[in-house]
Order: sequence, then structure tokens, then C-alpha cells
Amino acid sequence: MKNMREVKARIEKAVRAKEKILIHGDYDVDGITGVAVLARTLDELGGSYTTFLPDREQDGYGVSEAAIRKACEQGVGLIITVDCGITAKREIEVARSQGIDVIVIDHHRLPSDGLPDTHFILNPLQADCSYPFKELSAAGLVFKLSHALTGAPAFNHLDLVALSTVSDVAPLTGENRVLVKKGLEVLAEKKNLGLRALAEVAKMKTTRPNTGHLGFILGPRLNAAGRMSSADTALRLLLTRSPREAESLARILDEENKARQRYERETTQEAIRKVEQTVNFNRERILVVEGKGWHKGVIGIVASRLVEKYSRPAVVISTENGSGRGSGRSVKGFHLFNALRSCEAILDEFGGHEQAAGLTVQAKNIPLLREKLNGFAFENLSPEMLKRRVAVDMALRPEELTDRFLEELEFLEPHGAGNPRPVFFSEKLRLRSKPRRLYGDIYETVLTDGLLNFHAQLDEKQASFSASCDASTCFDAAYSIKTRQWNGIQTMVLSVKELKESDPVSVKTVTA
Ligand SMILES: [Mn+2]
Repeated sequence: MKNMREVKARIEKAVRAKEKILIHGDYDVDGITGVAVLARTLDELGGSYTTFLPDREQDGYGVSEAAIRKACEQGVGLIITVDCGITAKREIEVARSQGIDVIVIDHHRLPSDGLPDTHFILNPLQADCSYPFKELSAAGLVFKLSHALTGAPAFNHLDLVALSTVSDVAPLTGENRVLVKKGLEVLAEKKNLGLRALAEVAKMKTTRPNTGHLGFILGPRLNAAGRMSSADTALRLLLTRSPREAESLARILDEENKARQRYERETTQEAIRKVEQTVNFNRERILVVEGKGWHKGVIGIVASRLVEKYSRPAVVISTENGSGRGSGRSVKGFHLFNALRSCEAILDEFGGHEQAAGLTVQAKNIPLLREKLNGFAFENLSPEMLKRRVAVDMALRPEELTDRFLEELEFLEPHGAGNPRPVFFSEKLRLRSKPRRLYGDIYETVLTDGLLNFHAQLDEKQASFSASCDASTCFDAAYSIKTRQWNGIQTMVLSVKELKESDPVSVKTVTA
């Protein structure tokens, strides 16, 4: 990887000269786990370091100038940024002007206005970097650096690398697929005391963790710290060697996660209420909703919920003292960043990419933003794009859903971004029982072709639709397959993506 040799030499020099090192991470899971892996590596080498993770509210994104200045005062000789830094031209200049070298370990897109002035940038996206795989998470990059520094891959930290990869929604292809697969095996060994304690408070009882456990159970709890209070709690949890401390930190994170979930639920309900009261669905193709003092740590998730519910892009803005901070999510094929760029004149700041973006705007400009975004959407967002679509990988007859088939499906794991669970399609299934609420908006029922029965999970919409049809109705279903362990018994569950009434003509030909 470009600059790996230089970075390795610089860290070795720092360790030899007993220089103080500051590791400056980011407050999300990737940043926190990346810092943790680097810290462990420096422990092994005998380096002396402190860590800094920004506070979402106080410091905002990326490298903190205040942290850099403080490091200067404290006689730090080397700063290593993890999961940030590639756009921190000015902050890095501040450090360099004080004679401090800066190593940047960042996997984010390169800025168009030039790289920071340092020889020590690890980022495979650099044009002349020959490293073949470009999709490593920041913790994945640290794993590579650790290998270079210690001479051996830090396999025992792959649980953290897997967490970072899944939490950052990096594609589970190429090297990431291997890192996550091996990382899940390490996680199953429960060697990291912090992760073990976190799994325990979250009641994650499994001997075979999967990417869902990383993305929906452990990840959000580690992230909750960065959203609600300080990401340091999460970092301490990952690094602790005391079971007692692990337990108490895990408890704090679990509580913070509960608070986050509560905020998320309340804000979502409020946002939905506003949409229902104010949006004219014939005219508005993008939803722009605002609320006073909505927690900034949840507005992105709320935007995703609105996209799910209303099948159109959504921007959710939290306002305070006349200024608003917003987060938006899009639908496939609609470029949200470009949409925001078309409103550049009335935005204070904006950034992001096709599917997700963030912005700051003065509250008084929000109505105008709504109008302009919808103007852009009118030109660039076709009603076709607003239709929910499910891509099916393969049609299956129910009798093909055997244990053997299930075993073969496992070879395709781990699933996630870039390698989604395959979606199957089967025709003419009936409901054997009325859908029963399992939790949240997940409902459970049994689907049958008359001979074979399958546990199936439906969402609220599908549940009420299917319950409203009469008992003899046949359905065609698109679904992915999950397995569930209960008291040592494995059952197959069809996770239904789409449910529609079977075409009556073809049903007749079968029954005839
Ligand atoms: Mn990252």
C-alpha cells in the first residue's frame, strides 16, 4: 500500500525515541474500533500514546483543531488520525507548523482541493496506490498497518475489524468478505472482554454470531456512545482488561442505546405526524421535515424510516436558534448530493453522496429548500423510481427448500452490503395462521403450499394486507431465508420482502 513503508518507519522511530503519540479517531464504530486495534498494536510494540475521539455535539466531524493544539502543548511528537484526516488540510498544517508529524489513516474519498501536506497518508484510493482492494474500512487499514509493524496479522482483533466493516456498510466482497468471515469466528471465541460483556447485556445468546449481530446489536450499542454522549466509553470498553469494568461500561452503552432508541421512536412518530399533516403527496416527491430540537444523533435514522414508509427521498432537519442541521436519505437512482448541490445558494454547508447526505441551513430558508429540492426532483425523479422494487435471484418450488439447500446457502455468507442475502420467489402459498405480532413491526405466520409449512416473517403492511384477504387466498412471495436457533433446534424462516395475491388465472390451471 502506498506509503506503508514510510508510515511503518515513522511509527518505529516514535516508539524507539519514546515520543508521545496521539491517536485521533472518529466517533463512529469504524473510528473507535480502528483506534482500538492501533492502540493494541502500539501496546505490543511498547509505544506510548493517548487517544482522542471527537464529541459529536462539541467538536463535529473529522479532525479537531482544538485537539491538535492541545497535543502541541502536551509535547506530542506524532499524531495518527484514524477514519478521518484526509480532508483536514488546515488542521494538519497547524500540527506540522509546530513540528509534529501526522499520519493519516483514512478510507474516505479524496478531497478535490488537494491532500493534506504530509508524506504519511494511508488511503488505497490515492491514484498511485497499487493496493488492489479499495474498500477496506479504516479499522481494516489499521489491521494492515498492524501486520506491517508486528510482522504478523492481528487475527485476534478481527472481531473489531469485522464490526467496523459491517457498521461502515463497506461491501462484503473481496478482502472484506474474508475479514468479516474470520472476524465472526473470533467474535464467537469471546476473547474481547468488552464485546463479550456487551453481547451479554444485549442478551445476544448465540454460539454462531452473524453480520446481523454486528450490524444490529453490537454496532448500534457502540455507536450509541458517539450519538448520545462520548465515544470514549465505547473505546474504553473495547480496550479494557477488567471483566468488572467491561460489565459496567457495557451497561452504560446499553442504557444509552435504549435512550437512542426512544429518541428515535419519538422523533419518527413526530416526523410522520408532520408528514401526514403538511405534505401534499401529489406535488412533493421529496419529503423535507423539520422539528425543533430533534436529537441530531437520530435524524439520519428517522430519514431512513420516512424513506421506507413513503417510498421517496426524505430530508429531516433539526432546528435550534434559527439554524438547522439536516440529514437525508434517498431512493435508488436519485442522486441526493446532486439535489443538494442544486440548492447550494441557500445552504450553509452540505456533503454526502448519492444515497445519504447531510446539510446545515438557516431555519428561515427551509421552506425555500423544500421548494427547490422538489423542483429538482420534479426534473430528476420519475414516479417509476418511487415504486418499491424487489430483485429476485431465483424462483423456487417449496419442496426445494430442504436442509441440504440451507447448508449450501451458508456458503454464500457473510451477507451484507455488496453481498446481500439471495431473494427467492415462490408461487401459490397460503397463510396457515393469522399473522401474529412478534416484536416491533415484525409479524409471524406460517405459509404453506398445502403439504409443507414454513415459518414466515412479514412486516406490518404485509401482515394487515394478508389478514384482510380470505383464508383461501393464494399469495406469491419474494423472500430471503434466515435460520433461527431455539433450544438447539434450527428452523428456517422466510423473511418476506413482497407479498402479492397470486394471479387467479394461473391458480385455476393448477387446481383444475
Ligand atoms: Mn469509516
